[in-house]
Amino acid sequence: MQDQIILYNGPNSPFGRKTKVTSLVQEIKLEEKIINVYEAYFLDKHNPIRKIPTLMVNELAIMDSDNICLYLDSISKKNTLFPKKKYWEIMSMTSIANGLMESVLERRMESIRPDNEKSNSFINKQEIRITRTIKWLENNWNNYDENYLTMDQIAIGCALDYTMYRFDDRWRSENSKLNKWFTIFVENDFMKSTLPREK
Ligand SMILES: N[C@@H](CCC(=O)N[C@@H](CS)C(=O)NCC(=O)O)C(=O)O
Repeated sequence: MQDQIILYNGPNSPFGRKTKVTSLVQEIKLEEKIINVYEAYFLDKHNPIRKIPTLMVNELAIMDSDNICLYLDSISKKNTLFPKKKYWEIMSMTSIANGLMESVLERRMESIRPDNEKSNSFINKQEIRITRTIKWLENNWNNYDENYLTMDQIAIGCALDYTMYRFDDRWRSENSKLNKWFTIFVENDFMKSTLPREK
């Protein structure tokens, strides 16, 4: 019997987008359910951290976007997104992209708090980290293969798009190499069909 795979996702989670893109690229059929994670009490039974994305494979819950992407890749017949030869470079770059997503998300969450609760120094710290990380990618991310799709490219593409969605697009004029790569990368169908959207 075929496994039933359900992806619990949000409308604009960059972590969720990574997993959705991976399922499209690796041609894994799954049912995507867009939920409001803050009200998804049913998820606590499977994932006490209650975060999206969470993947259910029959009764098995797989959490954290990296684990989900590794799982989807492992059951695919397509070329792996994690080739052995560059495995650790790809994993580290993916973690840097995850860190960028996290900073943009945390900055956003802090900035929508009431004025008397929000910390400008926290927001500032995230903005410095966002700018530093993108500049670092501009200067150091250079051993990817434009003709072979790997996980780091998907993660970096989703992180940069999320930066534009929740922060700003100044990085594009300040990081020309990265911007050139990004402009081409977002033309892929798997990026165009997974744009973040409002709830
Ligand atoms: N490390 C996790 C991070 C996932 C994450 O932060 N998800 C956010 C949405 S973008 C979430 O579910 N937040 C709910 C909450 O913080 O209560 C992953 O890679 O999947």
